[in-house]
Amino acid sequence: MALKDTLKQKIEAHRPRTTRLTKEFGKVIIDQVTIDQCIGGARDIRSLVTDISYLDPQEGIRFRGKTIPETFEALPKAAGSAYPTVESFWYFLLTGDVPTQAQVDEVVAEWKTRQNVPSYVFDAIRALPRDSHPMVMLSVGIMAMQKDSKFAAFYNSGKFNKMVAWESVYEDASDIVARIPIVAAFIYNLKYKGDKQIAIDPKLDMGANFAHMIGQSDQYKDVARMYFILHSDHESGNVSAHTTHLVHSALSDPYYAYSAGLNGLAGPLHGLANQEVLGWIMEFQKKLNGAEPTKENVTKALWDTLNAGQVVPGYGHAVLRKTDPRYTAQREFCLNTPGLKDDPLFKLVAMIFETAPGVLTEHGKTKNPWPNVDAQSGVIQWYYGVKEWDFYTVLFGVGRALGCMANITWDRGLGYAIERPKSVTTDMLEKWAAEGGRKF
Ligand code: CMX
Repeated sequence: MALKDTLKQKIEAHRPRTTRLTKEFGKVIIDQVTIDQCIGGARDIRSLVTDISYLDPQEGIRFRGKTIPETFEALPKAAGSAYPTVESFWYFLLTGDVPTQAQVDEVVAEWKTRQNVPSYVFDAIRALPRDSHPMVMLSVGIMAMQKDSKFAAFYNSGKFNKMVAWESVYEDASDIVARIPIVAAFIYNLKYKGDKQIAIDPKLDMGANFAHMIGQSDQYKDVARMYFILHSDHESGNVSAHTTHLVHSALSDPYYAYSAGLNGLAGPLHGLANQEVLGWIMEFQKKLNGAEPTKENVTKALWDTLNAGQVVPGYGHAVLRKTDPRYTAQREFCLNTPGLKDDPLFKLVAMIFETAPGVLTEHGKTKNPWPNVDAQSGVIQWYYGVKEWDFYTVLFGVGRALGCMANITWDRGLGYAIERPKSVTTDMLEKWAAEGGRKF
C-alpha cells in the first residue's frame, strides 16, 4: 500500500485514542510546575505529545520505539550499503512500520517527482549577499517555496476541513523533505564552489544524490544517509521541533513552520553547536602552534573556555544525562572507517571525549558533562573534505526536516490545538513563593 494510504489508516485508527484521552481523562494530572521551571526554560514539563520519538535521559533517543542501532538494523539498506536510505527512514518515522523494499522504492520514486525546486527559489538565495550565513540561505530557500504550499491553498479554498487537513500537510511535508537536500546542495556550491552547480542524478536515493550534488565521493553517500537519519528527530521539546510545532499550531503552513524551526536550529546552544565545535578545535590547534595535543593542553584549553564564561560546545544537554547515542553512532562510524580512525582530528576529538567530562564535572555547573551529537559530527565532514564548518548546521537542518515534517503531519492528523501556554508576572511568583505555592 502507498505511504499516504497507510498513513491515512494509521491516523484514523489513532484518532479515537486522542479523543478518548481528552474527553474522558482530560482532567487527570500528569505533572506540576515549579518556579525554577517557569523561569528556567520550561525544563522537563510534560506538555507535548509525540509518538514519533522518545528521549530517555539515560538511554537516549528511540525512533518509533527503536534505538539507533536497532533502527539501522531493521530498515532495508540502500543498494550496496550498510546503511538504510533516508526514504525508508521517512516511511518508518511516519508510520512506525518497517517498510518492505517495494515500499521504499515507491517513496524513492515519489520523492523524485517532488524534487523540482522552482528557479525563483535559487534566485532568491542568489540575491542574498554571498557572505550571508548558509542557515539564512536555507531558511530563505524554504520560505521562498511557500508560494506553492498545498496546505495554504487548501485553507484558502473555502473547503477547509479539519479531518483531511493533514493530507495537504503531508503533501507539503513530502515536498520539503524531498527538496531540502537539493536546496542545501545549491547553497553549498553557491557559497563555496563558485556557484558551479551539479545536476540531480535521478538514479540515486536522497543521501546518495546529496553526496553527488556536492561533488563528493561514493563513500560520502553513507555519511549523508547516516547523518540525516541521526539528526532527524529528538522528541518534541527541542527548539527546532518545538518551534516548528508551535508555528504550525496556528495553521501556518509547513514552509512557514520549518523556516521558523531552522531559525531556532541556527542558535549556538542548539544546532549551530556543530559549527562551534569545529571553530573551538581550530582555535585550539592554532594556539598549539604545531605542538602535539596532549591531555594536559586539552584540559587547559577547556578550562580557558570555562573561565572565560563560555560553554564547551558539543557537551551538555537539557534532557540527556549520559553520552548521546548519536555521538556514539558517529564515533563508531569513525572507528570502523579505515583512515578516519587514525585521522588527527578524530584523535583530538577522542581526547576531548576523555578529558571534557572530568573537567565539566569539576567545574560543577552542567547537569550533563557528556558529549552530544554535535561534538563528533564535524570530524566526519572534515575528513571527507566538507571543511566549510559554517555549513554543518545546514546538514543538521536537512536531517531535522524529517522529524519536524513527520510530526506536524501527525499534529494535523490528530487535530492538536493551537499552542498557548499561560504566562505569569514576577509579582505573582513572589506572592506564591511567600505563600508556599499557588493556592488552587
Ligand atoms: N559548558 C559549560 N557550561 C555548561 C555546559 C557546557 N557544555 N552545559 C551546561 N553548562 C552550564 C549552563 O550554561 C548553566 O550555567 P548557568 O547556571 O550559569 O546558566 C549550567 O551549566 C546548568 O545548565 P544545564 O541545566 O546542565 O543545561 P541546560 O539544560 O540549561 O542547557 C545546553 C543545555 C545544551 C544548552 C547546554 O548544555 C550547553 O550550552 N551546551 C553547549 C552547547 C551545545 O553543545 N549545544 C548543543 C545541544 C544539542 C543540540 O541541540 O544540538
